[in-house]
Amino acid sequence: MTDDVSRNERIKEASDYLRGTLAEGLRDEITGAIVEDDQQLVKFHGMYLQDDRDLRPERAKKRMEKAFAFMMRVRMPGGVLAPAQWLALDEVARTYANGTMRLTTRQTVQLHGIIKSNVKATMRAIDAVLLNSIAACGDVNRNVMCNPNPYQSRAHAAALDLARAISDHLTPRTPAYREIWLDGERIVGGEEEVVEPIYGKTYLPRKFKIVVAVPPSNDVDIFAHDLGFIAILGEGGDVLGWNVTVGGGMGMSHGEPETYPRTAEVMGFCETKHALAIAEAVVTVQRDWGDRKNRKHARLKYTIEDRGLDAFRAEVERRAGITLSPAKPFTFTSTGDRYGWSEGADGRAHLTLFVQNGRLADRPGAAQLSALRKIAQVHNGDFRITPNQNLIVANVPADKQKEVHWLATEAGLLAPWSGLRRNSMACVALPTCGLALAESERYLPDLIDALAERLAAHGLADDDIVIRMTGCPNGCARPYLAEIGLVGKGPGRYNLYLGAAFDGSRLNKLYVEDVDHAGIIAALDPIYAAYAAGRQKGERFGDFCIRAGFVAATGNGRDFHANVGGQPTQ
Ligand code: SRM
Ligand code: SF4
Repeated sequence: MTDDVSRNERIKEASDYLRGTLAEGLRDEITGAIVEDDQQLVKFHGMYLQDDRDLRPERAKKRMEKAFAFMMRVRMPGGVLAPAQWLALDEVARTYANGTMRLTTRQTVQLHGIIKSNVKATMRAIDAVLLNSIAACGDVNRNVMCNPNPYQSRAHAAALDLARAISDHLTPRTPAYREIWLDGERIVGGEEEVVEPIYGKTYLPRKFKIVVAVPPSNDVDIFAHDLGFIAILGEGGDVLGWNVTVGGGMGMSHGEPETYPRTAEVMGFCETKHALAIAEAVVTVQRDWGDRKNRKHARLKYTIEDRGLDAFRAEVERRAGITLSPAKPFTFTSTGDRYGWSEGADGRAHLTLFVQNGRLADRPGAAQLSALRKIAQVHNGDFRITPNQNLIVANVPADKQKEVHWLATEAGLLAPWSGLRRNSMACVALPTCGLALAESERYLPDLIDALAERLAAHGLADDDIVIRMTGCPNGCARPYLAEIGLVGKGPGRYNLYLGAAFDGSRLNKLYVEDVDHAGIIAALDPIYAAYAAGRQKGERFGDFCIRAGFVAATGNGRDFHANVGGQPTQ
């Protein structure tokens, strides 16, 4: 290893395939934390050490250690959970975590507030129902997403098969997970190629994210991801193969224009039998070409910007031994979920519920966790978490549909009427996220109340408009692909972005910087008025913002930062 690699590279290399001193750190009862290097390694096992930021001032005053606890993220390709698995997570949430379940923007469940002494019990409980959290975080391939929409069932089944196959193929092989958390025996020996044939000792330069999409729905937000597969369907609805996309990503830092969100590009078309080989080749090219010196420049999107798509494609084809065909036409229409009941092919039905910002809890008047527990007890289908932080109760037989509907209604889980709220997402942010600059999950519902009132005044109450908020520029709720994107700048202050495409194919652009609650409403109200008065038939809000000159259209890559401040070039 050369001298100038980043600190994380050294930690990985010295970690003995992700072991570090995690086992010892777990036994140390003097602190609720673990040492710094292990904090990086524990991510590869699906956990983050966090502290409750609401409690920081009080604990500092009392000279107490921060209120440390772990967040655990479960790995579940395609977001599919059997009822027994749901019940196990629900039990863990109430017994070892903070009493809530958090559905994420990548079809997983996060459990917050697990203190160190409860971590192993949590890991055992999820292992008992055949779940794990390996590689849910860290510099590896994360949870693979796919379109959970069951109404196109044959294509969906193929998408889920591919998502699972990719996930299995790219899961780290290190036995460290089993040894540390499940008291597995250490098996002595194992050269690099044997332990991690795909990743090697230092894994990937940075996190890596893969999705599988079935048009016309782009609910997985394929253009936000490092690698994607778009199902190309034949006349009978069978999957002919996949368009392959590469180089999407959201994260950036305020004031650092060399960092930027980027939409993925279509690299070509492959048959299903070649998809795994292509996925592996994309991962290994990024493993070898990605920047290991500067973590802010280490995602695949920068590799592709720097080397060019043609060079990247050629190297992928060389390694996979496959020549990609030219991409085939496809059309996406939206990134949102299809709420309510939909009929499956076999008489069973599926109910898509609205979970505000993915947070499930038992609140006064809305006992959501309890309702879903009851549903899991009577239901023999499955649960599917959507990429929009929502939940599908899937494959419900005819004789259970009334009961499921009633339980969901009682718990306030049916989709709201407001077009803005139905299309909203917020990242977790405070109090658990250590990187949050502003509130998100706890604030967006109130902002939507205020914005929805203004929309109603302009006769736009039930128009579908995509709004997403994050507490910092990392982009966890994919705000740069929202028609209205709000990104935390500091306490109570946000940057407002406009002009993304409703189908998720075009990024938005900065419209106004550093505004508070009143400033957001004041900035949007005249645009709503103009939209109500001047939109063309079927014109989406994001497209209108560009046509009416509020922002310039964003091309890609570095263009994201060009022409800021509502000064479009014509
Ligand atoms: Fe994220 C870091 C939460 C999806 C980009 N993300 C974090 C951490 C772990 C904070 C940290 O590093 O200390 C957050 C934990 C908060 C908490 O208290 O729970 C966090 N990210 C989330 C979740 C839970 C947001 C949500 O509200 O659902 C999502 C979990 C997904 C999952 O189940 O795997 C989540 N994060 C995303 C997405 C969206 C996506 O992947 O589709 C993105 C943008 C796409 C991308 O990766 O480019 C995203 N998260 C980031 C980044 C910026 C990465 C970058 O390239 O710059 C960070 C910070 C980092 O990696 O340095 C980050
Ligand atoms: Fe935390 Fe920022 Fe991600 Fe929100 S976007 S969860 S504040 S890292």
